[in-house]
Amino acid sequence: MARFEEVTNQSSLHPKPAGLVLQYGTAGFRTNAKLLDHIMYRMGLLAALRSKKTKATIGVMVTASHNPEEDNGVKLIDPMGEMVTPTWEAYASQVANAEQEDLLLALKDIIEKEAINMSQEAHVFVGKDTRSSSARLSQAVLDGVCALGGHSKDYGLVTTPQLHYMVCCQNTQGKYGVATVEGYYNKLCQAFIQLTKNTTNRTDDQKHLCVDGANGIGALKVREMESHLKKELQVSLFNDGSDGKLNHQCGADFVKVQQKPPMGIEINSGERCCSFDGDADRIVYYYTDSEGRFHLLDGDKIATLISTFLKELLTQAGLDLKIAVVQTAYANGSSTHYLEDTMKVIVRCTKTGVKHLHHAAQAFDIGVYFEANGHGTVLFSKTAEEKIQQLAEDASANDDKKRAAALLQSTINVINQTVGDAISDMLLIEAILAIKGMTVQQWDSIYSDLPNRQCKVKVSDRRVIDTTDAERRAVSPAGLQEAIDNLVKKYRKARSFVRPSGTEDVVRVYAEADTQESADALAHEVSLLVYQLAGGVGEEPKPLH
Ligand code: NG1
Ligand code: ZN
Repeated sequence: MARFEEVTNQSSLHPKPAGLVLQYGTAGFRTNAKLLDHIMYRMGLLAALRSKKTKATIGVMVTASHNPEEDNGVKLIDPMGEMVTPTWEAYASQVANAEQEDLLLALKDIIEKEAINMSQEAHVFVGKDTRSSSARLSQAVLDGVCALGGHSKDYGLVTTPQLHYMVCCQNTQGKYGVATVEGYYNKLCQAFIQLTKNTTNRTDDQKHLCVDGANGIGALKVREMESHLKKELQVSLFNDGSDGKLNHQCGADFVKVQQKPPMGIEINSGERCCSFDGDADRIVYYYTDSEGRFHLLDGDKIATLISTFLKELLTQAGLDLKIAVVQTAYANGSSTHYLEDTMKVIVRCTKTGVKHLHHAAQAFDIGVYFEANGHGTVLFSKTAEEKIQQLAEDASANDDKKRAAALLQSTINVINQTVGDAISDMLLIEAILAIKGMTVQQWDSIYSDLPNRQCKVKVSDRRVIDTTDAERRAVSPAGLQEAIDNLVKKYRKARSFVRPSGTEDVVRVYAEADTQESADALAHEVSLLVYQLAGGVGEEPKPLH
C-alpha cells in the first residue's frame, strides 16, 4: 500500500540507531534528546494507529518533565485525556525498538492484533515543552502522523496537562471545555473567581503567591493566564526561563528531593511559595519560618488539604458520596496515619506512576490522588457530578446545602480531572486557603511529616530488583528485603523500601524515621545494601553527613 511506502520513506529520515533499546517507562520514553528522533517519528505513527483504533483524537506530548534540559521524552494521551492504556505502552516499546527494516512488520502486527481499519481517519494533537530539542522532536512526531495520512493539530508550547485537557475537550465534543488554551484559562479562572468571590477580608498578602516556574513551560503559561485572574491571585514569578536553565537547581523535583528552596527566588519569612516541574504537571508548596527553617508542603499535604475541604463540603451538602485518597509508598507515614485515623477517609496505596493512582481513584465517587512529589488531581464520578448538580438546582434545599453544592461545582470546574496539573492544583489550593481563611503555616500544622530521605544508587542492571505489595517490598535479589527489615528494626517509627526507577537508570531508596539523622542513616545503610546485593557500579554510596 502507498501509505506503507510513505512510512518507510519517511522512516529513513528518522533512522533508528541499530541496537538501541528503550522502554516506555513510568511516564513514556525519556532519555538524552539526541537518541529520540526515531522514537518521536514512530510515536507519531503509533498515535495515528491508536486514533484509528479508538476513532478519537489522541495526544502526543514532547517533554522530559523534571529531567535536565539535555533530555527529552514523549508521552501518549488516550481519548479521555488519560495516560495511554498498558497494552499500547507495550506496543510503543515494540515499535520503538524494531530495527529499521522491521518497522513495517511491527506496525502490521499491531494493525492485525487490534483489527485496525486503516481507512478510518486519524487525528492527533501534539504539544511540546520549552527544551531546545523539543521543536525538532515534535516535528518528527508530526512527520509520523502525516506518513500514515493522519490529521494533526500542533498546539506548540503547552504544559503536559493542558494537552491532556485539549484531548478530553475534543473527544467530549466540548462538554469538558473548549479545546483551546484560552478555553482552558477561561474555565479554570472563572471557577477560581467563583470559589473566592464570597471570601471576606482577603488581604493583599493572602492574595499573593511566589511561583517558581522551573525555567520551563509553566512559567510561560502562568504569565499568559494572569490577566484572567482579575487580581484575585497575584503571582510573583521566579525562574521564568529568561536566564536560568530548565529544572536546574529549581522546580518541584529539586525542592522535594533536596528539601530546600530553589535558587533564583527571594522568599520572605512566612511567605507562601510554590514550585512547578518542567512540564507543569507537579506542584509543591513551601515557606520558611521566622528562624529561617524550611517547611515543605508536598503532595501528601496537598491531598490532605483537598480531601479535608471536600469532606467538609459533602457534610454541609448532606451528600453521601464515598471519598478516598490514593497514595504511593513514597507518601509520608504521618500523612497516611492522619488521613486514616483522624480524617477517617479511605486510603489506597498503588505503585509509582500516576496511571496507577488515576486508575485506583476511579473506583470511588471522589478520588483524590497525589504522589508525594506533588503530581496529582481529583476525580469525580459521573454519579457524584450528577448528585452535586441536582442539589445545586434543588429549589427545596436550604441555603447552606446550596452554597456547599455551588462550591463543589466550582471545585469540579477548577480541577483538571484528566491528569495532575500544577496550574489547576495551584488555583484549587489557593481557593481552599482563601475559603478556609487559612495561612500556609496553619495548613502545614495539620500534621507533622516524619523526617525522610530519598537517594539513588547506580547498579549495572536495575531490573534485578523486583518488588511486590505496591513496591513496598523487594522480592529479588534474594536476601535484600530481610536485610532491609533488620536495618529498619534499629530505628524508631522507621520504614524503608527500594525500587527501580522507571524514568532514570537508577535504583531509588526511601527511608523515614523519627529524626532526620535516623532517616539519613537508614537511607545510607539501605543504599549500601542495594550496592552490595544488586550489583552496584561506581563508587560506594557515601554517608549523607
Ligand atoms: P520513577 O523514576 O519511576 O521513580 C518518577 C517519580 C514518579 C513519577 C515519574 C514520572 C518519584 C519517587 N518518582 O518516577 O512519581 O512522577 O517520575 O514523572 O518521585
Ligand atoms: Zn512533570
